[in-house]
Amino acid sequence: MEPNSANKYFPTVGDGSGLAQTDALHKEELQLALRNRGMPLEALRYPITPTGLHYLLIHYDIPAVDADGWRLKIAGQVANPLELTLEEIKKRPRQTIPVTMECAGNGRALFAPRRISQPWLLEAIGTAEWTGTPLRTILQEAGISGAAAEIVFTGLDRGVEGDQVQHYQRSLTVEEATRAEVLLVYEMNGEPLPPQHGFPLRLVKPGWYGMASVKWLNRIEAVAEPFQGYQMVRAYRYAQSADDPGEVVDVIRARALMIPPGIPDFMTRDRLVDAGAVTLTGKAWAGNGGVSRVEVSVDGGATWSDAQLGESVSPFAWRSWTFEWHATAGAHLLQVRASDATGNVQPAVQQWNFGGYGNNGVQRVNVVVR
Ligand SMILES: Nc1nc2c(c(=O)[nH]1)N[C@H]1C(S)=C(S)[C@@H](COP(=O)(O)O)O[C@H]1N2
Ligand SMILES: [Mo]
Repeated sequence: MEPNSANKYFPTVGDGSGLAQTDALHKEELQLALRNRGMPLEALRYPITPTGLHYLLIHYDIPAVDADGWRLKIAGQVANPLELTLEEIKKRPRQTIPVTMECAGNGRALFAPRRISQPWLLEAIGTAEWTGTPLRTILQEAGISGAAAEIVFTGLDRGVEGDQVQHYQRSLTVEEATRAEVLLVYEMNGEPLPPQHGFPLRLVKPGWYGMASVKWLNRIEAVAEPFQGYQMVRAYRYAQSADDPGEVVDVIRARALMIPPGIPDFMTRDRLVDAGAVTLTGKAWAGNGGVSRVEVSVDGGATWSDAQLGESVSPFAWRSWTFEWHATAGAHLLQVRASDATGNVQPAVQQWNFGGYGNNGVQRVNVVVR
């Protein structure tokens, strides 16, 4: 597995290792960061993220789509191949689910060394109301064959990654693809999907990191063998080196984030807070059955206390938490950590991996109280 930031067409990025050893930002990281914005953490206040504040991750370019000529093709190991217009898809059963989506690379830039790629800190998140039709009803209509092992989803967007010219493609096992909550989505927050979020149609796979939710979808293919595409076997693996096949990245790990309290210092974004009663608040989520517990530390991790939990926005979305803090003059390090339904607790520091995936190490908020 070679670094995806350099390839035979465009060989030199950094020193060729694909890793950045210093704090200095590479031009390639800056280019990606300016295209793929994060959700400012103060937007954790909204149960549903306003569309313009939801994070974005676009590997290549936003494709130009001719809405009239566009068709969704369902092919491969199916009895009745289908070719559907958007209007035909919209006539099928309609369902809306609030889903918290997070990029698997969220937290990447907090690893050292870090992969030269989209340099996320903590902002690659958002919760939207996604409206569409269940994928499984369309797959039933197409009559997937018993010989099908996986369903491959292809986007219209193309680019070069890891020596391969490719469309963005991901697969799901038939079992995962036919879960009730997996949707073919044509609306976000009650409006047609905007270009940057996958117009005219995208997949949404609740509970999994965002890479599974293929945008600009135009082809769904049932295949007999596990799909070996770049985004399945080269990218999105928990691996220790460029050559390590590693483990698959799928379910969203538990995470809690806090709205940084008080006001920011312009340069460092450290916080200035007035002494007295401060309500700390934010959101917490996990792909694996949701969040069971949120704890806060106001003393740099020496002690942790339970936060109060609000209701989940949906079974596939975050829940709010609050914690009453009596802020005393001086410098403080605030931290918050979530546990998922099976008791996995966010680590202080997540184990490093080559691609910079799944870094749910706890958020650290530096505060000066006056
Ligand atoms: N076709 C296509 N689908 C895609 C991507 C892409 O680049 N192309 N990026 C994926 C990744 S890595 C993430 S995290 C989510 C981001 O979805 P959003 O931009 O709507 O937040 O889309 C996924 N679907
Ligand atoms: Mo992502």
